[in-house]
Amino acid sequence: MENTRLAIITGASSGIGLACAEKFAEAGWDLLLTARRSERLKLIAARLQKKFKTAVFIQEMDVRERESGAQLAHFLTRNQLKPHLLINNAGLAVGIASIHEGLTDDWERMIDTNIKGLLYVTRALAPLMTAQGFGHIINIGSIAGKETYPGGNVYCATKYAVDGLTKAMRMDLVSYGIRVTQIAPGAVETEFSTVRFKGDEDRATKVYQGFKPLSPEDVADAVLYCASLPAHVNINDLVIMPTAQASATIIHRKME
Ligand code: NDP
Ligand code: 8X3
Repeated sequence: MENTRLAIITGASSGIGLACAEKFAEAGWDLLLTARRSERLKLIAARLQKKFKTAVFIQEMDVRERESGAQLAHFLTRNQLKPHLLINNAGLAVGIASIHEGLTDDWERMIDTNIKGLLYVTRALAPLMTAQGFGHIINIGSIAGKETYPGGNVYCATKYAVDGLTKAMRMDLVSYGIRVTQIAPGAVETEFSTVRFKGDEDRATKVYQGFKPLSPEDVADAVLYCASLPAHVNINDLVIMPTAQASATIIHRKME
């Protein structure tokens, strides 16, 4: 039996991924939510199922593991679920050191999560989409994949990779009727800066002071919009910024 529209969201335990889960559940989509923090996923799934009467599956997963994508594909096949939409959202920045002072461990975490993780999941799920003849992949890029900024070096490089991969995926998948979209946000208030500054909440809070950043729900609205368009319409690339942010480096702050 064909499931209703199913969205698979990586990094659904927090921030943009969690907001997407909420918006898509509200819009009647079934969900497969993934992240490493499975206790959070269990609570989120229980809440959304109760609130919106939609099916919410979860899979604990670290996208850095090469088998992570195959694990998801097996889950779908075993449960006869068709992937209508993959939201490649799991990602992070770690550190903001200059290139000559950066930690290679931080660089590897970003490269392994933001580039290799996205590739592992896509490599496993895209064949299910090509076989069924429909599907949509939405990659969460960043303004950091359009412009660099001091200390952004490797994080920016990973998001430039997402930008390039999104274009390349669209070319490879166009003949199968599969849509590929990038959504590239500016500053969004999530756990992103807490992770970047390795738990330093004071420093993280300062990132969003003096202006109104995007909320994760603002970005989720854009994701849902792209996913809800008629099948012949594709948003290739959507840059979404707080009104107070003009570029990666220019934010108009009103300090008291
Ligand atoms: P959060 O830190 O709030 O959420 C990140 C999510 O990614 C979490 O659910 C986390 O889950 C998951 N994640 C991180 N590492 C892994 C991993 N190895 N395996 C599986 N899941 C992982 O940040 P955001 O919501 O802000 O970030 C979401 C995406 O948006 C990222 O790709 C980020 O680069 C991008 N982005 C963010 C912006 C911002 O200003 N916040 C702006 C532009 C883009 P868990 O820890 O449970 O595994
Ligand atoms: C997150 C936005 O500008 O902090 O991708 O890199 S930024």
